[in-house]
Amino acid sequence: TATAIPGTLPVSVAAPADVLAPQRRTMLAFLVWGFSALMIGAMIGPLQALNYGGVNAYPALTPILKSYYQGLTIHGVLNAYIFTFFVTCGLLVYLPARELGLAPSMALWRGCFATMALGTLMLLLAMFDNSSSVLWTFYPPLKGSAWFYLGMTLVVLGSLMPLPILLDLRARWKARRPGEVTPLVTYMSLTTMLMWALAGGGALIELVVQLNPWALGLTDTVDPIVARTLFWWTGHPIVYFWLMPAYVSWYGLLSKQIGGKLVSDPMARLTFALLLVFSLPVGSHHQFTDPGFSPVWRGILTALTLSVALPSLVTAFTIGLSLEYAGRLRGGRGWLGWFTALPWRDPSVAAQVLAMLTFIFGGAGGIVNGSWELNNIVHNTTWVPGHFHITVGTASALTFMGVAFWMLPHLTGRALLSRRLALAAAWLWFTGMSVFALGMHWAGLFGVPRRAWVSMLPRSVYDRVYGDAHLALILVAVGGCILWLATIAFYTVFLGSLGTRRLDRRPAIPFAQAFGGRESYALDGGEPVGIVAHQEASKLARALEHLGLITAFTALATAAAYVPIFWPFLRNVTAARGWVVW
Ligand code: HAS
Ligand code: HEM
Ligand code: CU
Repeated sequence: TATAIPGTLPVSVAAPADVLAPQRRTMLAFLVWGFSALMIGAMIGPLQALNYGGVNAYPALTPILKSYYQGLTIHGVLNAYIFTFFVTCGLLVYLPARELGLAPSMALWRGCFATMALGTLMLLLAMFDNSSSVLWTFYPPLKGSAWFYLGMTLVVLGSLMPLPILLDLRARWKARRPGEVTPLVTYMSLTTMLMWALAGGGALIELVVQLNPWALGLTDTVDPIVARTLFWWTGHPIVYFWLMPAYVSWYGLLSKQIGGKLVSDPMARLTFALLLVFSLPVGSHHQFTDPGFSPVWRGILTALTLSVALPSLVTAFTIGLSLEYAGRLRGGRGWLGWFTALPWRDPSVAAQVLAMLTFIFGGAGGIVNGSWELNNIVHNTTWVPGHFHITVGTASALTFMGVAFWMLPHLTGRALLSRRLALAAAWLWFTGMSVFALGMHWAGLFGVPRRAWVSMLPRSVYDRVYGDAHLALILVAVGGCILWLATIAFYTVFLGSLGTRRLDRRPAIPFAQAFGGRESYALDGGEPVGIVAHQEASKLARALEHLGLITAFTALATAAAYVPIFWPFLRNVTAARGWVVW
């Protein structure tokens, strides 16, 4: 059969399953590796929450974890790099390939998996043998083993490999459809990868020029401030490398999934283009308290940071309106009736909408962080981990869980183990993180430091120093325990669905707009997940097609932002020897 949708090619529906099988298998491998990393990371997280609540579980764990900081490194690295990178490098190839109806370069995609997987193993080795408790920021002069930095290098290199795959996909598609704008999901994925390619430069230079030679014994010293600055060149935009894939799902899939439509395709494109431009130059807002660069730049950084919030504000309104549209179609009335009318019983939808709700607070906190004066109050306190557990730890992580809920059945052909348990996992995660993050933010305002093994203090000292923050710290611990339950519920569903033999019998529902008619998706509940491939060739969308130009402009803006910051550092070299303090 062939369908002809205005603005898309007539294509045949439903390619034979065996053609797509390798893509599905590879996507599943990315998903399983990523979520396995999160499983280990999320088991450790609550121990850290208990630490702040005054409970020191570490002596009991001694053979496995020798210190709080070893656990914290494993938690941060597995969750923030391995989990997110694998899910993202899977999704951002799989979805565009299906949207365009073209096969991606499987060699490159598998190469991406293999490179990052090898890197993961090296990192695990370095972290579990307690040689590299350098935390997720691996700031020198803390010195880990060479396995750590080499593994990290491979992970970063691997994570860049989807870029050539996407460029090739888009070029092949453009060759067949000259003059048309890139379909939305492909556009969003490619913009994300272009952003990440520019972003990755900082960490790669740090690793290749400074840390690898140093850890291998080829050099004796390292310049910490240069390393920190290179790190944050990557370390700020990385937060959008975590967020943009979640946005791909919110913009590209969710509005269909809830029975409505995305209200504006050009706004989605604009958001991604702005994120590409603004993510890069603001990294040093993580260094407001570092010495050595001019106050004028700190002020400019504040202004630029407020600019990077703009595309997310656009997202709030565009996605909010799309939710409202669907809610009203479903019969919701009044001020908030549309919200309650959303398909809340669908775990995939519930997870993602709950993720959005927490992100409102995550974004607000980010604006506080980005304001130079206010940053002085919250920097290096528990406020900051409070902020990022409702951004990457929920807006991204819970969205990825929501995606897994429809994608697992789609990839394996087998039913989700239990929709009710999946729903419970989403609500528990949302509740746990909300309580946890409230406590962390609040404790931060009392000056409770982040990255501190406070439960090691004698009880009387802990009480004397942190007594004022007592209630806040109890919330942290309680939130952590709820998150343990959430983790158990989620992995019961995740692993159970991989193991089940129950087939997903619901018929695949073909529908015109999903992947331009090529694909049919069935959610566990029989609801289709559609990619909105309608191509409003608006002026804005056409202007935003010039991705090469936008990328070049971003590169220039980044250089302009960093030259004045690096200049004094490069003229006052610091040579530090390595420290092993754990
Ligand atoms: Fe951040 C520190 C500033 C966003 C992650 N951030 C961190 C760290 C991490 C992180 C991991 O300027 C700590 C790193 C470390 O270990 O030291 N952040 C910002 C700003 C934003 C921001 C301005 N951060 C994120 C995102 C992250 C993330 C996203 C991960 C995914 N952050 C900072 C700063 C620091 C920082 C400083 C350094 C702090 C320090 O001193 O160390 C903005 O991008 C936020 C914009 C977001 C919004 C929210 C829009 C809301 C939406 C939801 C809509 C809801 C709907 C539902 C539709 C403006 C899109 C509607 C339904 C209804 C019923 C209403
Ligand atoms: C740090 C708890 C899930 C990423 C922390 C800290 C706590 C915590 C209390 C602060 C430790 C400190 O500053 O001393 C939890 C709990 C989780 C969870 C209870 C739920 C199971 C996640 C997720 C992510 C994540 C899903 C990301 C996807 C991080 C990162 C750090 C961190 C990057 C910073 C590590 C560092 O300072 O080097 N976590 N977390 N966490 N968490 Fe989580
Ligand atoms: Cu940042």
